[in-house]
Amino acid sequence: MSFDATTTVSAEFGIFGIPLTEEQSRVILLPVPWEVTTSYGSGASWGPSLIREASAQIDLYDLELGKSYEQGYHMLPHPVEIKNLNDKMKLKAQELIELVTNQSSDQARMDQLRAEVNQASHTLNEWVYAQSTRILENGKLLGLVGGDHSSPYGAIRAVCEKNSSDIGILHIDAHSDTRKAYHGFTHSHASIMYNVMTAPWKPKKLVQIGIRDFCEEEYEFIKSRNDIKTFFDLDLKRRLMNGEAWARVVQDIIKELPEKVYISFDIDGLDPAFCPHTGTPVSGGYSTDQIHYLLYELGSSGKKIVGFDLNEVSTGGVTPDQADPWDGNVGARMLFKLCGWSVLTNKV
Ligand SMILES: [Mn+2]
Repeated sequence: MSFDATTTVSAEFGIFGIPLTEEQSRVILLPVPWEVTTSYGSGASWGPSLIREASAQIDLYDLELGKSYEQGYHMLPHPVEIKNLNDKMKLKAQELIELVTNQSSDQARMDQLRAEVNQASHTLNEWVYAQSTRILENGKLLGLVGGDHSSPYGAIRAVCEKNSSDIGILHIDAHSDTRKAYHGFTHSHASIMYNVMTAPWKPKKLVQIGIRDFCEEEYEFIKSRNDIKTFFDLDLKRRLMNGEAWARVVQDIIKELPEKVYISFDIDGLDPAFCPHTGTPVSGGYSTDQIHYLLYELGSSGKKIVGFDLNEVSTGGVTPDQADPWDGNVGARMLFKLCGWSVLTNKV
């Protein structure tokens, strides 16, 4: 399908200025404005809006991806009801965090808040699962745009179920996200990979890269599982500092993955210079070039990208019109690469 790439579309729908409908597009992006359990910086619920706005300035032709965009990328409309639920429940989560931090003795109130927040997370997961299932059943390629890192749980479930769990997750993140619960929230952004790897539909393998902030309980969990391979940031950086090429490191990462790959990309896996307003930045991490190269090698390896998410791109708490556009700019470019490789590894 061809179209005039100079046509502009409203910022309210679509992505990258591509004037194609959901029906006409191969890649469907599901925006999830959710950050109920975020504990530190806020603004991830504005991530999809921020990225959508920044995406219009990306030149569609790409040396690696060619004219993949002609197959169509479409982002669904901003789900207002999800954002409203997020705003309401985030206040409750914050009240609970405050009570816990102040060692409150009001157990009844804390139990009630925890139950309400966990119920809201369940509602969100069911909504994301239903949306993702619908997109996949229509024969489309799925990408989810968060939101904090709890948002893709339902999408990962849908992709795992569709592929009989015969997939690996490539998880790019500063954090391991394998906490059993965080602040008593079972579906916290810090627990997504624990929840995924303990689900009945869990994927065959979890391959983590960039991990540099985790607690001992998470380390023990990772070590106890032979279906989790973690490339700690420290180890990868030592190899680079000893003169090894990134190309070689990347081959070792790709080797760990099965033939079908779901990418879960927390933007804080990057050096915070590329995502200064993300909720829980950690020094270290990767350049966009290093990740572009990883995606290029993965996309050229013969493996198939069966779904992806990009999460934790944030405004830093302000509304998108007041935000530093840099976070959205980097996020939009990463999203464009993910869309392109997803199309290129799923030839029709
Ligand atoms: Mn994460």
